[in-house]
Amino acid sequence: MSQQNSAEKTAEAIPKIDARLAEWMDDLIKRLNSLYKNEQQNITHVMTGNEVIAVIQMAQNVFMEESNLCEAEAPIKVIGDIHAQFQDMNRLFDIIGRVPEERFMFLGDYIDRGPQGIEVLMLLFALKIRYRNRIYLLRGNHETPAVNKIYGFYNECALKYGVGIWWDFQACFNRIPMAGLISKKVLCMHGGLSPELTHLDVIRNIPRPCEPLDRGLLIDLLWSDPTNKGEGWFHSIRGISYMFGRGVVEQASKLLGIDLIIRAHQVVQDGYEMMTGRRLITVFSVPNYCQQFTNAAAVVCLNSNLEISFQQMAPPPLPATVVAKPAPAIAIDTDSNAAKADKEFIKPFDPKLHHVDLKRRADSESSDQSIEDREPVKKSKSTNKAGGARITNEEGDEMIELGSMRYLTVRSFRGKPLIDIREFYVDKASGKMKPGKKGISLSREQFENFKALIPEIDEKLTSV
Ligand SMILES: [Mn+2]
Repeated sequence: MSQQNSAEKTAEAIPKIDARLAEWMDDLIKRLNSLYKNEQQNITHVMTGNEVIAVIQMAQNVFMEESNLCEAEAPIKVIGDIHAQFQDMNRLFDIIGRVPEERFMFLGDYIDRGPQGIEVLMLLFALKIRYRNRIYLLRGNHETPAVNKIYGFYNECALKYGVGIWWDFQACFNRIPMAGLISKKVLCMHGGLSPELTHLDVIRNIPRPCEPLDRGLLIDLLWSDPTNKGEGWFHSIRGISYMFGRGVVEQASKLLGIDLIIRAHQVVQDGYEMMTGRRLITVFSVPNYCQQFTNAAAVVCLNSNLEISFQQMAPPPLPATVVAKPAPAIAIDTDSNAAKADKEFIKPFDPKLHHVDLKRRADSESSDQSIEDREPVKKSKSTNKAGGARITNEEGDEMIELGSMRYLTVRSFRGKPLIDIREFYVDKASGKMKPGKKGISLSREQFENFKALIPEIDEKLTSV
């Protein structure tokens, strides 16, 4: 489809930018697209470090021109976690279309876990600079230094361009909008609601640059999760922020004057999940997350009447040696028939279909529980400081606590010492520590090259 046709379709012009800048971005987008289905090359073959820094700075200037609650209009497609899966993101674009023909809002977590985080950011930043009203980028919890130092992005920066560039990225992340609002009615963020979110102006008034620390509104927007375990606020198994139930979502929707919340942050088996109460959707947009799950990827599509549908990408087959499992349900109705009806409420995307109208949702079931009636918030026990406590896991390896339920283990793999960093959580049923998402695994040899760069870990290792 030509740009002219798409402009007619949305009756909206693409803002004019400097002709030389447009030419530069068009060329850069072309170079980055050449990395799709190209295993021989990575970003260092198509961009110099200086060009990366220039793009970071131009993108952060564009972010600062937007509100911290960045406003967009439907029709739009809302996209969840990408986690450095650049190849999968491009496969997704093959299905859902590309900027500028389509308009996208991304909900953050562009980096960490996967191999091509810088590629993901550079393509999205270049598109943002070139077509600022066709793509909106929100911040995820991985776009914070405490997280992306540990989960892969720091190492990726160090390997591809040197560690200096990591600092440029952090400065930029502190300027990415914390939330989005579509057609005044659909609130989007990476994590979820916050007890401090009593008016949309609370988000608009957050000054930038801002760095989410260990608690409060900024942390909740990036970290909180929905739950079907009750109506109110709950302690989170993540050890940071909270979980919120259906009653909180109903009350917040009234208070904020919104119809729907779309958030990401948790892998879901079909790529999308409707929370009980039909006022919140979780969306996750890469398949086979970390090769640990068999999940599909999906995006949520809102048409100009705010009717909701989805587009989905099936997970590609995994290598036979990889053991992956289905992603668990997170906040669906506990009654399986009701859960099925909620799921079917969101129709597959078909431009010819008459979609279910969001505005005709059955409001009769809304809870009248006052927000004051919610359960008292339980304070998180864990801290962000390195704890240093030592425990022994089921295999007999000694693990050293790094803080926030992250543990470092030095174990032997084929006769070589292997450094493993993982998140753990306390399993409610057994009360035992269970390994969560996989972190970094490095051989001791590789680790020697990195340890000076990760002082938090270095400190603990000297006592191994
Ligand atoms: Mn996340």
